[in-house]
Amino acid sequence: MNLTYQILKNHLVEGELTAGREISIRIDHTLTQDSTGTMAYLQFEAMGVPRVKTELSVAYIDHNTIQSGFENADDHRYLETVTKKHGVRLSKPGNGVCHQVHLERFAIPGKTLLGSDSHTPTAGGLGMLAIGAGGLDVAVAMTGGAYSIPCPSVTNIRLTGKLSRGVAAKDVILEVLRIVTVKGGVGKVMEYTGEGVKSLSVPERATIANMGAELGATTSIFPADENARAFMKVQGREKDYVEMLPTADAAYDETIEIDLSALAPMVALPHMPDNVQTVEETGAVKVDQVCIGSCTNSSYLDMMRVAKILKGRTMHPDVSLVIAPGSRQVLGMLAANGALNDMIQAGARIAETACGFCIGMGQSPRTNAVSLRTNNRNFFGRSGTKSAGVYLVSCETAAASALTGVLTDPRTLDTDLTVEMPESFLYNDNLIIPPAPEGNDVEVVRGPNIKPFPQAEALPESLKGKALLKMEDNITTDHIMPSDSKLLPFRSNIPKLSEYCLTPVDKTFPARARAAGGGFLLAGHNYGQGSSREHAALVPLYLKIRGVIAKSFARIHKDNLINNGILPLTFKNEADYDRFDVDDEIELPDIRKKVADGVSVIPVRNVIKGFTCDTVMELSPRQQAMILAGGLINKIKSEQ
Ligand code: MIC
Ligand code: SF4
Repeated sequence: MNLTYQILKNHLVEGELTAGREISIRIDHTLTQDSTGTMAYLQFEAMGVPRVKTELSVAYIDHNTIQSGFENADDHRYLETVTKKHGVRLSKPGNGVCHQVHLERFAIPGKTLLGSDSHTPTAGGLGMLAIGAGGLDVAVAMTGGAYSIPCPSVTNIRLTGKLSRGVAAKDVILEVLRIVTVKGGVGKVMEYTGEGVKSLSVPERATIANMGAELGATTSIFPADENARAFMKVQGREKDYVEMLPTADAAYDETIEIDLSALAPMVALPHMPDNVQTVEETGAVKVDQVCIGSCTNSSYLDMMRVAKILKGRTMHPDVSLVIAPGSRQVLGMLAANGALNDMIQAGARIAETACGFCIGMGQSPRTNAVSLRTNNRNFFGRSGTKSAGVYLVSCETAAASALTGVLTDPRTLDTDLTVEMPESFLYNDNLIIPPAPEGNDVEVVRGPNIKPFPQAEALPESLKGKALLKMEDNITTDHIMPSDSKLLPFRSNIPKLSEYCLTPVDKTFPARARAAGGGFLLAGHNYGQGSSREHAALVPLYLKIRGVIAKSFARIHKDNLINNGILPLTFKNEADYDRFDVDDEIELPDIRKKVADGVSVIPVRNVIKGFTCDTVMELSPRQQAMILAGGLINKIKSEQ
């Protein structure tokens, strides 16, 4: 059996392990971060369960760390008190990016982790089955409820050879993205095997697993072997190590072979993570900004390689260089061994150990800038500067380019890039606040920025409304609900966020949606790729969007729509997409009866143009009940 199915089997609550069929699994750990967490805990509170029932639940504060008004600080206080009350540990701001800290301090091979962040699969670097989901699914997991997904198929990514000097784990995942594309991983788990795996340390594996999110995959996973044991040992957690390997005769649905020795430094060009070519092919593009950090590339090993490249040198005068170590542990180690000073002397601006630039929390580049970044997403506008182009690269390529001022192949440097794993890491968990004992009387503090979240209504007999927007392929959640330093503070205020819904596609959308009293959205392939943010469903719900008709959907967003009672319909015949225009009147006759009867082919009537075409809405019985009730919370309430 492959490793993925071993873990699924050990956690199976319902269903059978056949790819495509819905299964429900038990969740051992949950993780939230602050930008999705406020909503997740409001939903958890609405479920009325006094204490979390998982083995471990951690709330991280790492996204909304710029406090330029009371909003973020108020949300932090809410998170601190609500977690204390209900049995969740809280990682305070400054302790680090959720995925980096979870990998260092909590991840356990063979266990399951559900996180309200799409990069939760980072813990797959340590043999954990770690899945990103909407906040509501994570809230349910905290109440002890199982998590349901279509049983994934498993792709074996077989690694041979060894990375050569100057070629990094980031280049491996960029190569996988080049092959698989941003929608090629939907419904799959990427399981890494082969001799080449042995040469990769846990932080390098975590980089690869992290950015598997950009493939649309359910998750990515590496075996837990001697390297995993070594990593857990330096973290003082060897006692939690469990060997987790696929059996010798493990079966896979498909295999992709990658020879690590043959790889070169890669770059993802604006504005998609799969727009990949080699640094050499791209040429010496002039660079304005270099940002190093994020949950993809901010480990001790990454930072030490950067420090080695920068040591005794000065960055190019035209470049703005910012470095954000991924955790307080990493920052502390760099401070203790002098590497931090090497960065500072080279001219780097040291940023807080947080998501920072990756989510547009500061460091927006200048107009028309070329920004080289080591994070995982280069979606249009995400840097905060619409005219800028973000290029995704490894830490080595980023640091080399900061010195020369142009995109530079790090293999051209004569620096020794070997970094040894230290004997022990400087870990200190004093910023992880334990919950109060059960039965406590902690008062949950809610600031004025915390507004009630919208609730869907039960599905009516028939639905009718206007097509309000027609969109192309690969629309991201950053398009649907943009997030930057101005909007992130309102993650617990849906009415305010609704003023910005889909504005990167069409500025007039929120006003038109309001004037029309809601309606439908039309989209191409892979609608809703990217973030797990449930806000990308809650905000359309607030604007009374009843359904999205697309060529295909990204996994987490589709679940978020269903959880909030919005219908995700796919064109049965893709060509029908061309027959619809904005302002067409759309009707779904007898939709309630169809969903109740489990009919998956749903006729959609275009009233204006006078035709009907078929769409498909494949729902499990659990999802049918949710759509009928008007979302997951209504379903839970109706069962109580
Ligand atoms: C992201 O990288 O887009 C985020 C911000 O971490 C999101 C979560 C969010 O939108 O709050 C994610 O990846 O899920
Ligand atoms: Fe934070 Fe960026 Fe990672 Fe999202 S991708 S968790 S914003 S560092």
